[in-house]
Amino acid sequence: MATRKLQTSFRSSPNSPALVLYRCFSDDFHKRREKGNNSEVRKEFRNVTSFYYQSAIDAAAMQPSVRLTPAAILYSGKSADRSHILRSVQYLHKELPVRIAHRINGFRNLPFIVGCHPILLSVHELYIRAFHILSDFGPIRDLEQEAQWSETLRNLLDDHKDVVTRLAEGFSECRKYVNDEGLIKTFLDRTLTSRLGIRMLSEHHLALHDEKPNHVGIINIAFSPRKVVEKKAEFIRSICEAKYGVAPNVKVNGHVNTTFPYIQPPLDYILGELLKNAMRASVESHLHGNGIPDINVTIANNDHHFVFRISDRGGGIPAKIVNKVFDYNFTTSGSLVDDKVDGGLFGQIMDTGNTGPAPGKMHGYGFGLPTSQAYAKYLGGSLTLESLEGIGTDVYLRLSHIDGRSESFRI
Ligand code: ADP
Ligand code: K
Ligand code: MG
Repeated sequence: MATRKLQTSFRSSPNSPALVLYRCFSDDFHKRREKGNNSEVRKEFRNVTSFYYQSAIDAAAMQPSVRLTPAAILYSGKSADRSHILRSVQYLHKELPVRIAHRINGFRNLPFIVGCHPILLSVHELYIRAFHILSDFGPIRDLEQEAQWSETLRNLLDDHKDVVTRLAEGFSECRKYVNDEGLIKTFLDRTLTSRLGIRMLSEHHLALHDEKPNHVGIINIAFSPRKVVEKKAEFIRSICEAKYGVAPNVKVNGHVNTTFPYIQPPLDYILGELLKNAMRASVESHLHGNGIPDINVTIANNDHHFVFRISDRGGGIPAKIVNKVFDYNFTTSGSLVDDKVDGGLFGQIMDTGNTGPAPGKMHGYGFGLPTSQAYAKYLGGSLTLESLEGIGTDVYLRLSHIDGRSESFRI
């Protein structure tokens, strides 16, 4: 009876981990177990114990992660016999289960009430599944085995593509039970940046098979900050126009002709989020005036760092909330479900599901700024903002070069 009640409340996912967990502790489960030990009961029991008895995960979680500098990836070289692809897969084959095991530990250490949320449990389960799929794969000795492993990896990347949206959704529902913002921030910073690292390394490996001009894997040798801003601005303008009927112009100035090697996908994500925020503020603060002020993006580059300054005249951020905008789930957007879809949480290659502009994607779960800041720090940089209430906001995105001109971050 109680099972049925719970089942109704999770109608969309009758096999959600929370429900399975619940069933395994129910009287009915034990009665069925005593009676027949049928395969359904065995499967449910296996599901629930998957959260507990995991000696392989425990062992992997004890191992340190081996992080690479982008320069090491960039200069690891290409060989005609494709041995660079084998070296790359052998590293990932060992490394990915360790990183995933660390993340599983993160889920285990969440406060009980948070960790039990059905959506968060389902993500936890996804990580456990990925761990087993990857670590059950035997040693990779030749390119044929490499191709099979890469296919497995590609499928996993696809299965995990909505993880950020699901985390955002899960936390928005259960964070009210947690007073310690720091605890949630630490968990999400680690989970999201680890995911960024895993996806960059994975996409890089998969891209090593392709011959794309100016590219080594996912590294664009002739990366142009101006081009990425212009491309992103055009895309976000189309979303903005679909939602509001108008969109501000984006002007780019500063070191517009500079190019250097860089990993573009995380920047696609960060710049997309910053431009969405700037456009939303610009439009919403000028709905009844004539003309929406331009957004100005300034690019500056030296031997060690490069900076994007995104300046809008969108009215700034009220003093009473300026300290909150970098908190996960803090948003001034409405509660319409439509508005909560944070599109392309991982830019283009990272989230293949996001193919085109759609209305209602200008703001979401309040993940844009904190996720972008966590990514920027992970990439050896920073994300800060200066706001003048009533006037506008300047956002500074500072990043480190990857070609070894100064001490580097590690992926
Ligand atoms: P979301 O866009 O989903 O609300 P973000 O983390 O991107 O989440 O931003 C959090 C909040 O910070 C926004 O809801 C908005 O109130 C404020 N904000 C961010 N950028 C700007 C900006 N350029 N101008 C004014 N307010 C901003
Ligand atoms: K936020
Ligand atoms: Mg936003």
